[in-house]
Amino acid sequence: MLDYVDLEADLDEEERMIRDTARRFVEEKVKPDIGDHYEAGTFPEELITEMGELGFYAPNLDGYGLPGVGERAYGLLMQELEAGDAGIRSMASVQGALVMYPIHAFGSDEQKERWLPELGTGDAVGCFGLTEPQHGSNPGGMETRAEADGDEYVLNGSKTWITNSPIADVAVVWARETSAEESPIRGFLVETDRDGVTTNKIDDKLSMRASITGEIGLNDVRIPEENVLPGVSGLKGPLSCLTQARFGIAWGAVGSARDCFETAREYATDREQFGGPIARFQIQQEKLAEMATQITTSQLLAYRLADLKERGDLRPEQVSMAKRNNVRMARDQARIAREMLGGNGITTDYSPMRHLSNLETVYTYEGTHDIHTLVLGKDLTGIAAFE
Ligand code: TGC
Ligand code: FAD
Repeated sequence: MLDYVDLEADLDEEERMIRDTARRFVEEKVKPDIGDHYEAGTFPEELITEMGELGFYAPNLDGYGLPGVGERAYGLLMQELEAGDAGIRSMASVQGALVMYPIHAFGSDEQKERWLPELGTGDAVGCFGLTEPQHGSNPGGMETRAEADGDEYVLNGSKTWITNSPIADVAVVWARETSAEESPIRGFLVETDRDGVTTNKIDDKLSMRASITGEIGLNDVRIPEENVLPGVSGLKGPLSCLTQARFGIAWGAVGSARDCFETAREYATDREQFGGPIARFQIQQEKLAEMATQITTSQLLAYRLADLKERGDLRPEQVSMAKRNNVRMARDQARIAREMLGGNGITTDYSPMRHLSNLETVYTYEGTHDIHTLVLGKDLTGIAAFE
């Protein structure tokens, strides 16, 4: 497995254990069937509780049965899961970074006790509702609203492109509290079996096919005021969840790129043309050399990010740089790996085309490549181009 600058040597026992557990899980439980799931447009739902039993949901948080492992161990987990499929990593990212994290960081004790243990084991599934049909890159324009009515809130609006909404038990819905002064954005825990909630599935995806995506419709949905996340108000609530998830994506992208590299390297040494393996041609060697170099440098960025996060010094802009760079890298390398496999490269028998197609989504969600460019532009110049 590609580890060109021997990062393995610096891993501690816990990090190796988590990495190896996830790698074994992917080899035994994901890789055998993921091509079929991809073709069918289904998620292997039987893995949801198994992933919980293995501790794949928010293991970097502590309390409520969560182990509080280090950030590098968490990153390695995301890397291994995405080496299987970005849809599997998305399951863990959404459940952990986008649902458990806000409850852990901003929730009441009752909310934590109600949800964190069940979400941690995968006995409950959560989703994160930020994007709306008319407000994707600019969530600050959201129209979904929550109106106080006695000791309840009434929610109206619609969210779209929501990973796992059709199978979720609870949605973290971000909405404007229109009954409060200045209508701040607040987080609401909405059980999906409440009257007025619909979660239609989006069926026509050509990317991220082994992942369930849907809408959330909210039509006069009444929730008790105890379901409001008390600890945060404003856009920084959802954006700080995104920082957690983007950190995992920066690591995950390295995993999908590495799987593409390993597939291409093996294929190039096995496949014979003109009387010998194609790996003997300099053009193919140049491709492998470039892939290995790009994967290694992206991996180093991910490792550095984990160290900064561990000591509490990580800035969201640094996460933007890594998400932007590593996902673009993975997308470019997946295309080259696909090319090295010739015609076989466009089938589900091999992973690169599936990874490439998934990476179109990863390039777009959690802040598009363009948006992260502008985040960096603002950080570097002090001028916000999106205002
Ligand atoms: P701006 O004025 O810059 O910021 C508002 C407040 O938020 C704070 N902040 C952050 N905090 C934590 N982490 C971040 N990354 C943060 N970025 C900003 C900021 O300090 C400020 O705080 P305060 O206290 O001053 O109020 O906000 P803006 O409206 O100008 O927007 C900036 C912009 C464009 C970068 C932001 O809107 C953005 O990131 N847009 C992209 C939207 C996005 O990423 N959506 C993702 C939806 S979820 C998803 O895709 C899940 S996929 C899941 C899967 O399957 O894996
Ligand atoms: P738009 O914002 O309309 O952007 C369209 C194009 O315009 C992009 O190329 C963009 O980069 C560009 N653009 C926009 N603004 C600017 C600008 N200021 N300057 C330059 N270019 C700009 N969301 C959730 O809330 N929860 C989820 O669980 C979730 N899961 C998802 C799963 C999948 C499979 C997909 C595809 C998306 C998911 N999303 C989710 C939504 C995702 O975050 C959005 O698609 C993303 O934020 C982009 O929004 P948009 O699609 O509306 O594109």
